[in-house]
Amino acid sequence: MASQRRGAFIVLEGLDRSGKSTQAAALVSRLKTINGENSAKLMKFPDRTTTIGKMIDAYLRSQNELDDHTIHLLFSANRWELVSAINADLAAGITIVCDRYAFSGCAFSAAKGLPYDWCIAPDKGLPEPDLTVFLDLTPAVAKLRGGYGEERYEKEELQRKVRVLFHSIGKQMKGGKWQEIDASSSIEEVEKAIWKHVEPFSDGCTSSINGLWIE
Ligand code: Z5A
Ligand code: MG
Repeated sequence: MASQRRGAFIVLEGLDRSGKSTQAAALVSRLKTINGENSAKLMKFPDRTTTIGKMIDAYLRSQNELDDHTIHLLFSANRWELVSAINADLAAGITIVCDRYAFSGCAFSAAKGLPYDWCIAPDKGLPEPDLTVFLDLTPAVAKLRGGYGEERYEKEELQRKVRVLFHSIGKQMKGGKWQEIDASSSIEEVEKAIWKHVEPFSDGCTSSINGLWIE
């Protein structure tokens, strides 16, 4: 019996100003052009529209102060509150393009000094992306792009540590589920490089969804 086809779960990760939001929007419209208006959806973490998301937004804009552990758990809770929506969309055959995910959660909090194992613990068991494309960019180049420096984590030294952590998180992802691309070229070139990895998933997937960071 042929297995049921579901939507693919695609994540774009990267440093600040690496072009994730630009590329996630372009990818969703490309998928919709190929498979129809209701075939793909854009998601973004943090989702600043929920009650938890509003607390995160205030923190990122330096409007409140929170302990590093507390904000880490809020970022994770912000993903968990959307898990049933993610699973329902994937089961309905909708491909999700997600702008940042748990990898950002781990990389930023570990860069601030929290233990790596502690950082991944609350996100264990979230839906595992079928593919994560990491948009690699040096913090020095990122700084030259629009809007850099307005929010709490937009500091070159922290971003350098975050980049190292992203690379080490990626090395632990098996089976080609983590792909890195050079995000310093033009928007069009980056779009092409992303598509090379996403195209095999453009038709959805038949495998069941694994739990993230569950052996
Ligand atoms: N965070 C966390 O700590 N824990 C978590 O669990 C999660 C996140 C999920 C806010 O994230 C912060 O939350 C983030 C990590 C932390 N902190 N930092 N740093 P956010 O995703 O909401 O942040 P944002 O405000 O959307 O910025 P961004 O995502 O970093 O930017 P981007 O989406 O990567 O870039 P962009 O908006 O697409 O492009 C930025 C500018 O560059 C824009 O003017 C573009 O036109 C331009 N651009 C884009 N591509 C190119 C190319 N190829 N060439 C030249 N210019 C370009
Ligand atoms: Mg963005």
